[in-house]
Amino acid sequence: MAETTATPAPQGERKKIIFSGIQPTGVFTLGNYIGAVRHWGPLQEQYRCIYSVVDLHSITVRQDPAVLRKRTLEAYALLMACGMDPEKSILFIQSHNPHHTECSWVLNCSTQFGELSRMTQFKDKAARYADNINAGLFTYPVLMAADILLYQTDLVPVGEDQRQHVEITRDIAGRFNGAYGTTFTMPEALISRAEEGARIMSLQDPTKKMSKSDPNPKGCVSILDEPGVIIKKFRSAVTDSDAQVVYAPGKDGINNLMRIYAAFTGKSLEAIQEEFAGKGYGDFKTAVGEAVVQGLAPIQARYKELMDDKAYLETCYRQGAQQAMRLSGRTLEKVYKRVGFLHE
Ligand code: AQP
Repeated sequence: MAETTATPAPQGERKKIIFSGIQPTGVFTLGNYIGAVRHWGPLQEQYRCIYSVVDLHSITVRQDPAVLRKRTLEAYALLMACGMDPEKSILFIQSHNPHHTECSWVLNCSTQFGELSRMTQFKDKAARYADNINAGLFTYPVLMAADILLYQTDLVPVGEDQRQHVEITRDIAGRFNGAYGTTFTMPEALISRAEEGARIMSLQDPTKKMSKSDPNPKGCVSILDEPGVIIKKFRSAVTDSDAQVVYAPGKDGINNLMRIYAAFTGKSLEAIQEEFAGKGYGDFKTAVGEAVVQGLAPIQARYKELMDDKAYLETCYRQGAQQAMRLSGRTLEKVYKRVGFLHE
């Protein structure tokens, strides 16, 4: 991750705090993985990391309750399978910590209608779910601000699509701090460069971001897809007719595949260009599919083990909620005092 340099704290200083979350709206896609989750594990070595399955956010789009319950546990197990370690980090399920909704209410009163109506994700989702433009969809960024600010977060590792949400969090924190005195740490987004996969696109429409809820399953590779399915999806990925594996403007499909290949092999875009010079798109697409299959194999194996031990998962998420509440409780108490609520 490059844009905001993630410098570890010198010895003796408090470790910087990282917060990020993921919605249990389906199995993580390669977009979620490359743009966000794959960076979260290594950060645990240097920072105090707090990661959450943000189920409260997910109901801004209607969910089947039984499916949501199942997906929430799966998302929790997937985080662990992707390297999040409950011994090193706080891993919890958002609705298990009521401080998020409580803080969100207070922050709602420091957020302007106008700024929420300018949020791209709200406009996109309101267009996509026109029959359910609920108030939660509109105030989603305020809940996200509460998620981040409750932990006095320094850095928020996210994909490019979430940049605007971190910006509004900073605006809300600044306004609150200005009105009531410094209460919240000002967080910064930690977003990788475009070439590193900050925004992975659909394999069927490379001008659209890859999304868990994409109705076309061919456009989206889930990290639990079977090897044969992954290879097939890459073979049928939409590309241009130029037939040269070169990273260049206007070659959205190939650029996207090159970013995916780079993420899984650690090769630079130049090295990939050389490797496939004179070869056709067919060879390249197969190579990308194979690299992805190989990279995901250990995650898929670990996920199966974890899902076979539900009691362990339960112990972890219960402990995570307790740890999260201890930290967020301190901030919430301060917030309540600052705004003038009479102490119980
Ligand atoms: N296509 C993407 N490329 C790079 N990063 C991405 N992220 C999501 N899609 C891409 C990053 O994944 C993290 C978790 O995202 P989320 O589940 O909280 O919400 P989202 O961004 O709305 O993801 P989806 O997959 O598109 O979910 P649905 O379909 O439910 O809306 C975030 O850091 C995000 O930036």
